[in-house]
Amino acid sequence: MKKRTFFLCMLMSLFVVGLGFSAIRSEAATPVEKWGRLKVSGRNIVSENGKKVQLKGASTHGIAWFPQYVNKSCFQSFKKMGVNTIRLALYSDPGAGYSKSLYQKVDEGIRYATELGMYVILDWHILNDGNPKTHQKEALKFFTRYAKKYGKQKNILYEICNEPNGDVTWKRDIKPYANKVITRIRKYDKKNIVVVGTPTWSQDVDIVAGSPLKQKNVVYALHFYAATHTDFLRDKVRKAYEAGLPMLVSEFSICDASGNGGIDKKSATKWMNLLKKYKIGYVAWNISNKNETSALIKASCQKTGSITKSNLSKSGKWIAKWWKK
Ligand code: IDC
Repeated sequence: MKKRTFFLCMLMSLFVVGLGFSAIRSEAATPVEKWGRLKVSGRNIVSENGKKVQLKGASTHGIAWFPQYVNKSCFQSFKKMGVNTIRLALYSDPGAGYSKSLYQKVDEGIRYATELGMYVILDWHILNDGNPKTHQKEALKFFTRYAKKYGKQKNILYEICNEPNGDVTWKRDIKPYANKVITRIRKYDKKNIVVVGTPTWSQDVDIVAGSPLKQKNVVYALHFYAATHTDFLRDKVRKAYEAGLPMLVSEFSICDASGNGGIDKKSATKWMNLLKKYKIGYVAWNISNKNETSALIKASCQKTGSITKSNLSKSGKWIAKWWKK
């Protein structure tokens, strides 16, 4: 072989090997390696480099009730199914299981998600407490602790009030609460995304669109349960989107709003197509095997790790198809 041909061959084989390596690397890249620190640009969540990102997530049930699913193997199972975001739901009302002792579980959950290169939403899960002001003091303490401890990480999102409801308005209650909590978070974490709940169990995004917050890197929560929330709620989303509001479906399921009852695949398909069109991310409720339709794991499955598609419930299987798309 001539010297020149030899060198050419060497060069080509190096190139091929290089291609092989980069293919392996890009396949192994975790969501956080791919997208880095997320931010909000216009009405979209985008990657560090400005590429539109549609988050696909799974939420824990209340970690007071189902702490056993906060483990690395469980999160990894969902990652394999296409999930890039874990939401850790900490109910904020003592009547619904709130206790400071659960912070340890939240810390654990953050560690597992971080080790797996997944995003993690810290969900201050107000529900029966209705007005976010009810436990505002505790909320400020909670978010101070977490922004201080994890604010430098790229994979953290803060959801500051799951579902305001009852005698609560955007301007009088939620907006001032959000201003306070976000100002506190920004003392320690200048950049990571904050998810803000909206009136009527995080449905009134159209109202919020008329008077959004001034802070950067904020998205607004839109929650739906497909069998209850149909065209009327999709219309609110369209309105808010057209008005330029950035949204995240930080909680949804395809059954009714009780978290139980029948599945409405027709409405659910309409929802998923709308979210795909707008590149709005979505997080499915809930990682447990509770005997209710919204539980993603079959009631008969006792496993808390190494969960496969065959262990999923009917709603879990249906949603998993979308995670993979
Ligand atoms: C439901 C759970 C259910 C639990 C109930 C009360 O699925 O097992 O008994 O809460 O805590 C929401 C809430 C979410 C609800 C879910 C279904 O954010 O906490 O979970 N839902 O009702 N908003 C609309 C529906």
